[in-house]
Amino acid sequence: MSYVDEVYSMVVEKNPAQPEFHQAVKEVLESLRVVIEANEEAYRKDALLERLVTPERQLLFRVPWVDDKGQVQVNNGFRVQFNSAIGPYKGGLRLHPSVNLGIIKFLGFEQIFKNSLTGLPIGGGKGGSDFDPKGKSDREVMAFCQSFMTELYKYIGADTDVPAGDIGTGAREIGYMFGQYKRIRGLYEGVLTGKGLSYGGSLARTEATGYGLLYLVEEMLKCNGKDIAGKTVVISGAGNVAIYATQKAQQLGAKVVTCSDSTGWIYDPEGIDVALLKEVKEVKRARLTEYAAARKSAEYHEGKGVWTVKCDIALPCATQNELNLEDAKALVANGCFAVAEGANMPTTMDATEYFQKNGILFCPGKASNAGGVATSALEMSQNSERLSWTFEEVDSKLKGIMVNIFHNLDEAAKKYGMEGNYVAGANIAGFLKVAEAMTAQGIV
Ligand code: NDP
Ligand code: 2IT
Repeated sequence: MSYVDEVYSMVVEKNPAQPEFHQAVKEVLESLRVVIEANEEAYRKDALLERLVTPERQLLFRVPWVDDKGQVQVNNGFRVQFNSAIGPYKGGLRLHPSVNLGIIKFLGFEQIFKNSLTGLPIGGGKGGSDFDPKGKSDREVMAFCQSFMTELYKYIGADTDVPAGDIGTGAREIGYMFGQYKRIRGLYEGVLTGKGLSYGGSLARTEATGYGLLYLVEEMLKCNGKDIAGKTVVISGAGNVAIYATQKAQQLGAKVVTCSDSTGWIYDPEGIDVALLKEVKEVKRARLTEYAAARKSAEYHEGKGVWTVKCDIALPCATQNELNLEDAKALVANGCFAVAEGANMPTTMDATEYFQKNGILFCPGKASNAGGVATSALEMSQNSERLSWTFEEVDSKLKGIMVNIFHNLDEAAKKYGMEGNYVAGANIAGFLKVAEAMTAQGIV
C-alpha cells in the first residue's frame, strides 16, 4: 500500500466516528499524493504524515454555567492545538450545538494549511463548544464565556495560542472571553483576535473573511479572462462571512440575490439589501422572516434552496457539507461558472469533483476564506507593536495577501501538472511550507 493510503487508513481506524475529520484528511492527502510519492522514503522514515494528522495537543473540558432560571447547565469545551511548526496555534472558536471533537479536528486540520497559505507566521488550531448562543440572554452568554475561559486560559497566550471567532462566536463573545482572561491572568495581551476596536481589535477584521473571499474571486476570474462586474451571485449563510461577502460583491458591481440561515432562505431579485440584513442579523439577532417582512422584493422559503437559483457565481458561506452533488448539478445546469468557498469545507467531495470535471472554476475554503485569519494575524502584529493601522492599510494588506494566495496555488497546481486544480494547488502550497518547517525542527 502507498504511504498516503496507509496513513489515511490509520486515520480512519484511530479516529472512529469522526467523518468530517476523515473527509478533510482524505482531500488533503489525495492532493499530496504526487508530492509524497516523489519523496516517499524520506517522508515515511520521518513519519511526517502521521505527525501531520495527529494533533500536538487536544484539550477537552467541562463548562458549567448557571442559566437565567438558576439552573446549572453543562457544556463540553474543546481546543485542539494541531500544529505549531510555523507559528503559535491560531484559529477560531465555534459555538454551535453540533460541535464535537471530530468537527473541531477537521477545522483545526484545515487551519494548518490555510494559515500556511497566508504567508504569515501562524500555526493551526481550533476550538469551541456545543453551547448554543441562540436564544440566550446576554447574561447567559457571559456566564458561559467566563466559565469557558476559566479553563481555557491555562493553555493559551499571545505567543502560544490565539483563538478568535467562528460560527456563533462574534464580537460579544470575544469581549466576554477577553475580559475574563485579563482578569484571571492579570495580563493585557493580544490573546484573542476579533476584539472590539476600543480594546485592541483591528479595523477591517469584521469585514475581512467576506472581503478577502471577493478579492480572491476577483483575481481568479481576472486570471481566467472573466470579470465579476454585472454577474449574478448566489450566497448561502447570513452571518459574518455571508454579510461582508455580499457587501464586497456589490461594491465590485455584482448582484447578490440570495442569503440563508438554518431555517430558511431569501430570494431577492433586486439584490440583497445589506443594511437591512445587518439590522436583522447583527443588531436584532432575528430570523430571515424579518428581512422578508421588511422588503417587498424578497421571497422567503423554508428549508434549503439557494443552489437552485440561476447564477454565474456561487459562494457557500454557512457551514460544512451544505453543497452536495445534487446542488452542484443544479448549479452547473443553470450556467454557474465559478464557485469559491467562504465557509470551511461547505462542498462535499463528490460535488467538488463534479465541478472540476465540468470545468467550473473552484476555489477551496482554505484559500478563499483565509482573509479572516490573515487579518487576525495583522491584529496580532498591531497588538505586539501597540499601534493601530488605518482601515485602508489593513484592507490593502488583506487584498495583497488574497491575490498572492491565488497566485501561489495557481502556480503550485501548474508545477505539479494539475493546471486549474486549485484544490490540489492550495493543499500542496500550504503543505510544503509546513513540511519544511517540521523537517527542520526535528522529531517533535
Ligand atoms: P456566523 O455564526 O456569523 O454565521 C453562520 C451562518 O451560517 C448563519 O447564517 C447560520 O444560520 C448559518 N449556519 C450555521 N450552521 C448551519 C447549519 N448547520 N445549517 C444551516 N445553516 C447554518 O458564522 P460565520 O459567518 O463566522 O461562519 C460561516 C462559515 O465560515 C463557517 O464555516 C466558518 O467556519 C467559516 N469561516 C469563518 C471565518 C470568520 O472569520 N468568521 C473565517 C473563515 C471561515 P443560523 O443563524 O440560523 O444558525
Ligand atoms: O476558520 C477560520 O479561519 C476562522 N474562523 C478565523 C480564525 C482566526 O483566527 O481569525
